[in-house]
Amino acid sequence: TRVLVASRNAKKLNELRRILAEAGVAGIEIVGLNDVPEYPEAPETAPTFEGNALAKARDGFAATGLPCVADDSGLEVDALNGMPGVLSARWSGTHGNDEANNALLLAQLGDVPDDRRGGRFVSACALVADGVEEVVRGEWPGTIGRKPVGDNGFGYDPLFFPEGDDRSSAQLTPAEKDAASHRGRALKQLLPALAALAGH
Ligand code: ITT
Ligand code: NA
Repeated sequence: TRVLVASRNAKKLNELRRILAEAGVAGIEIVGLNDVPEYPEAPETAPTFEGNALAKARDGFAATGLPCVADDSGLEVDALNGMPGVLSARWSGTHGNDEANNALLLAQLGDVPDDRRGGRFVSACALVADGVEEVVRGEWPGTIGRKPVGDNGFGYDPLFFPEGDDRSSAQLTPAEKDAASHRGRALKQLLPALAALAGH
């Protein structure tokens, strides 16, 4: 069974593919948006990660007829009342400008002390197929640092220090990140539904 993973963010797509490949669901072949005819992007206007993930997955399934997985994710910072949240990708104004987003995060937090720099990455992952709609959530708690560190990952990884580790998530190996991350925790919950699809 071919399953479409509908992300236009190359680094996020790479993580989604990697996690699903590592999980090794028998009978599933992952395809990306490059492998299917182009279709218009779903507007991400829902106030929740779950709502946006579901919209993206419904859209991919409707456009291609393939079972579709989508992720909507972001960083919630407690001292900023949960911002940037669902706005994470476009917080600084330009969609996907990781450097500008990280600079804005540091500026917004200013000299807030270490014990009040907590937050979490959140990933909602949706699976939509014929007669199937499932949305799950994974969270990864941590603390926002004072300068970007590390070259792995993407987005806010250089400023995110996972709970229980003194490295930023951009300093983790891909396997270490996948084992702990919001995305890894979310996708794991979709594995039974994906396995059931492949069994049909
Ligand atoms: P698609 O909607 O096409 O999948 P996108 O990048 O627009 O791509 P989102 O709207 O879900 O996706 O935004 C996710 C943003 O949240 C991403 O651009 C990062 O800024 C942040 N983010 C999510 N997961 C992250 C992670 O694992 N590490 C660092 N930043 C992350
Ligand atoms: Na979004």
